[in-house]
Amino acid sequence: MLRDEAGDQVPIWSQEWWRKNRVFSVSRRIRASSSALRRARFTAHARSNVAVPPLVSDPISVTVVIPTYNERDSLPACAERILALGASYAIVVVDDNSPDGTGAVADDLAQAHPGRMQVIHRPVKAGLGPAYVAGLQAVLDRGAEAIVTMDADLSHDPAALPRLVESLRDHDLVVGSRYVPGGATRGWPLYRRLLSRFGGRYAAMVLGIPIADMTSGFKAFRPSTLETVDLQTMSSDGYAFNIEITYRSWSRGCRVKEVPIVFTDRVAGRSKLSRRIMAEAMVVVWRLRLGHDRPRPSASYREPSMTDRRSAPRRH
Ligand SMILES: Nc1nc2c(ncn2[C@@H]2O[C@H](COP(=O)(O)OP(=O)(O)OP(=O)(O)O)[C@@H](O)[C@H]2O)c(=O)[nH]1
Ligand SMILES: [Mg+2]
Repeated sequence: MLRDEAGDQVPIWSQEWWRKNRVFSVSRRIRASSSALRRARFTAHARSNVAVPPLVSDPISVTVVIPTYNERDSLPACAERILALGASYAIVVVDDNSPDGTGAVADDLAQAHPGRMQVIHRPVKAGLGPAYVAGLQAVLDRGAEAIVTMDADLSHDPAALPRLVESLRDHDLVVGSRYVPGGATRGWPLYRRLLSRFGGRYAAMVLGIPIADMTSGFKAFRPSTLETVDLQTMSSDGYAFNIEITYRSWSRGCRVKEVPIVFTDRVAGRSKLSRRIMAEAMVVVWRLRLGHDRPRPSASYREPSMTDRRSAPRRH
């Protein structure tokens, strides 16, 4: 039961109750978002409300943030391949006291590559989202022109890094995408492919955002993008973190581009994907959509003027 302005009770079977509980508006929004999504797929991904200068330095200095939990078998190959891309590449590993000793392996690598690798040790496994925040914040404090997130398990090919970073010259966020032409997923069983594909579509449809790979963890950011999204107020974990950071960037007017990548199933170690992480992602998209986590304008964000209508950030 609800009470209307006059204080009378409004029963659940009346239209009034449904309208007050926003059921109609939510269903209208879903329909509107899916058609907006279809339309947007045929137009450009990029939106531009944030005035950012072009990246001009050559090469661009890149720091790759790698969260690790029990990745001792794949981290060395992953790190060596990144550092072999050139002196402009550095790495920050965020390890949550992995029982398999990944933290010590990372320390050895950092010693072998002085000045190019930093290891952040956290005392307990506290989740992928907070690990990303710790690593990204450390890079922001230290300074880099491009900041990339990627997995340690070699599912994300280090050879794709230069392509992602180059696209940052005229974008604010570049998403390594499995679901744009040229992208692919190799070695995943059918259920993982379906989960990833439909999970991403579900998130994009509910949020009304024209991005095909919402759960990708292979992304390149400008520092200004991370400031715009307000890292310290990010609240989600795992897949949901990737959805939230992409949505925040897009809804705050950053120019987002998807670049095709080929994702290969891990050959060593075990996946940390759990039912809890999947359930969280389902809930987080609605929290974002219904505006409980509405982005607050930050320093590098400017309110769109009346003439900016086409690229105006979504208002909930
Ligand atoms: N520091 C830290 N890293 C984590 C945590 N959970 C996962 N990771 C790391 O985050 C990256 C992504 O996790 P994965 O288990 O590979 O997740 P996924 O890519 O969705 O699953 P797979 O495709 O099966 O590998 C990997 O490098 C993990 O080691 C965590 O709680 N803390
Ligand atoms: Mg992985």
